[in-house]
Amino acid sequence: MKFLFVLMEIPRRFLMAPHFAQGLGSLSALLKQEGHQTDLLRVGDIVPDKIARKLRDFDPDIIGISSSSCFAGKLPNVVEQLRQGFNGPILLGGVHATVAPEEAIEIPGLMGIVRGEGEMPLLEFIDCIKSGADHTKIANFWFRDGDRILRNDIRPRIEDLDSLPFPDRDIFDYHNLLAENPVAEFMFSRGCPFQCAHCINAEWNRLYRGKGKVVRYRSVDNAIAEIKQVAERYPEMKQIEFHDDTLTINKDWLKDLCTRYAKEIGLPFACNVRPGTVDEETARMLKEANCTEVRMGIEAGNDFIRKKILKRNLSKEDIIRDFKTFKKVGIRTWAFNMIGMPYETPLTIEETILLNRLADADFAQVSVFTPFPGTETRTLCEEMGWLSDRSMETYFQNESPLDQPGLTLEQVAYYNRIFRWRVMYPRLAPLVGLLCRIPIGRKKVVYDLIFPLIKKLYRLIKYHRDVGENAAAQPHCEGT
Ligand code: B12
Ligand code: SF4
Repeated sequence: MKFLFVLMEIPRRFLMAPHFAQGLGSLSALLKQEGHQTDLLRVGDIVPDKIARKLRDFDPDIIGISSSSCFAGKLPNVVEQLRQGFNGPILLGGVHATVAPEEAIEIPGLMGIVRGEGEMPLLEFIDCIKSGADHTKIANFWFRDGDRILRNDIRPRIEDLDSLPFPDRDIFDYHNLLAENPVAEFMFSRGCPFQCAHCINAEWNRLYRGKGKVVRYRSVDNAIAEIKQVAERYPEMKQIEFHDDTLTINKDWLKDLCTRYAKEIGLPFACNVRPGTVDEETARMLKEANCTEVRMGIEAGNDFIRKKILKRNLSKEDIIRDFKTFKKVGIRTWAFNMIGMPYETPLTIEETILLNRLADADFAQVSVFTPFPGTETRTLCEEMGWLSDRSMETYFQNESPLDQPGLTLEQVAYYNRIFRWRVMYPRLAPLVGLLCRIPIGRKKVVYDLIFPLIKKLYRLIKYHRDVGENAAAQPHCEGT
């Protein structure tokens, strides 16, 4: 059967380079292994001609859309465009279908949605369609039947990740993708045991309660074999990023991976680390394996917001200590931060800036807080009446989706622009701050022209100085 994956993503102008999606890669590899044909359509901006052309050229039997909640607003339009040239089943899977199924199932034109891990449900569905068997009882699926919604149960988590084939990178046009940005992305584990209130993992874990181990790792043999295969097939790969939520939680596994990686791979790599899950020995292990950068969530400098609102049980001292540990062993640190969180005020943002300075992060990334469906912070914002109807497409946009009493939209936009300067170049910050405040007409010239220019220049210098010519990836707060 011919299966077309449609990947919803943020428009290219927000990203420095295109990315590879592990989830779709995994699904596509499995379908190919079972003899099906797959293709991919990436949808950032909706271009009807592009959609129509793909439908004509590939002529799929089934379409499967993958979307996180950021693109929920665009989904009805995309399904409508697909329906213009396609009569077969259109499914929706991924984060949005998993954490906001009641909303997702209402999208006109969908045949059904798939919650949670999609590999086995999708295979079963294709088999049913092929053989004409009843597909309505497949676990993980929800279907609409007139006024009724069929909400099927969820099957246990996939325990043995080694049983899955390596993700298919070919449908991502991987040679070209790496030519643009030679950083290959990998994930060797699934799941996170923490319950941070702003992250989808807590909801994911609620859904799967009693359905198997939360965190699962592929064997180190399997992980190394995948990296070697990618290196062989795509010699453009010069650097690696591990996107795992919890790479450093299982120390024995990590030790084994680092030892083998150092001997058999050796390429520089970056990874996410959850503060509180590392010690100096782990940091040294990573360093010896050629880890050049770790990305850790500081998120909030204010104790009440960090501990009570985000439910991140970490003290300022824990955070500072872990950042210093990596500095000590010679690994660069990248801090994820949010502004505009519930109960945020300019003062609490100042606390976040201060904590970043105390942690001495080499790079401080900031994004505007976005309360995604299924998270506790979303419920809080709804209860407080703070949720606006402004877009939540990417948290790199300048606008907060919240209207809360202690913080204006202008303050969020201002701090979003000044944050990095305040942390990393405090001497330049007053000047940048002043420039940011000059209003010219409706738009602000500095915001729209000068600031992006400074930013581009800064990125260029920073990347070439610190990371080398190979780095152009743009990570984001993946939760860590
Ligand atoms: C790696 C990662 C990235 C990478 C790669 C993105 C990509 N396209 O995969 C980068 C850095 C580029 C990235 C960017 C962003 N990300 Co991100 N990212 C992740 C992360 C950490 C892992 C995703 C992953 O690969 N998981 C592993 C695979 C195996 O799981 P999966 O993708 O869920 O796929 C499985 C199922 O969902 C299902 N499935 C998925 N699609 C489909 C389709 C069909 C048809 C079916 C049947 C099943 C199915 O089957 C798959 C296999 O089991 C997640 C957090 C997480 N732990 O999931 C956040 C996460 C998905 N990202 C998030 C966000 C917000 C973003 C950004 C919008 C941030 C921004 N810049 O503003 C961008 C948007 C990216 C885009 N699509 O344009 C949020 C989404 C929240 C939400 N509720 O919407 C998450 C959940 C993190 C969080 N804060 O909680 N991200
Ligand atoms: S924010 Fe990080 S540590 Fe917290 S649940 Fe999400 S992935 Fe896990």
